[in-house]
Amino acid sequence: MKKISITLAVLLAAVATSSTAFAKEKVYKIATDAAYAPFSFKIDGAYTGIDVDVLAAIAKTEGFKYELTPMNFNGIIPGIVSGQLDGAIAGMTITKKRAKVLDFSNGYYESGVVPVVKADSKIATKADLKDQRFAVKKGTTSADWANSNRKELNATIRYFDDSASMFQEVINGNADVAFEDYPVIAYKISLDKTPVLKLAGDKLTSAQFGFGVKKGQNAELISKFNDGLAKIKADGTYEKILNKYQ
Ligand code: ASN
Repeated sequence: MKKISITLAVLLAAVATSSTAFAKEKVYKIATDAAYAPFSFKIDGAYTGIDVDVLAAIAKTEGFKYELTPMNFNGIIPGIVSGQLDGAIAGMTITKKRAKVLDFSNGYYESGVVPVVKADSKIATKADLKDQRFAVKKGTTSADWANSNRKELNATIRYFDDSASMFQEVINGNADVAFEDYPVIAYKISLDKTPVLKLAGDKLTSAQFGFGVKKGQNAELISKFNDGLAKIKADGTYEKILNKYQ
């Protein structure tokens, strides 16, 4: 009997150890843009949006845990590279430059950069962007576009931490043109009763948003994301999410 109870005690200890290990299941720290409607934004103290919902749905299907970390976009890629973040779903465009330091999932949303001007502005085409004052958000592909075309267009550039401050600069008349991803500005304009901003011409670029992790470090999370994305597309969840934010 004594022997049996000792064996039982050893067994119970083993079970306890393994369940402790189970309780310490990896919780991925995943960043999102703190203010980027309709992809991630705060309503009544809670984060919502396409990125927030897509991540939640994929994590549920694939059975992984995460902690959402909303922040300014500019800190996200450095945060992943330094290992403080495990990944990001942040309306983040897949680019060759970023792919040098990040691994991306399959694209989950079609986007591209567009010029944005005040509703009463005469700027209407790419040619009109000459000699103008640009406002851009730090660390974005919009900032990259403005930077690479600055000389040719004889433009000046001012940098902002978030999209709202960038748009405000145009609304206040301190900048002539802001650059933003098409779905973000289209959503903003669609919500305004009397739009204060408008698009000035077509998309200047065309690209996909992707989920990103540190290059070579997190293949497992990328494949879970891709698997989950395929499943939520197949079962209609993805479309339901998009319809919530039309
Ligand atoms: N769309 C931006 C980019 O990919 C990111 C953002 O503003 N959230 O650069």
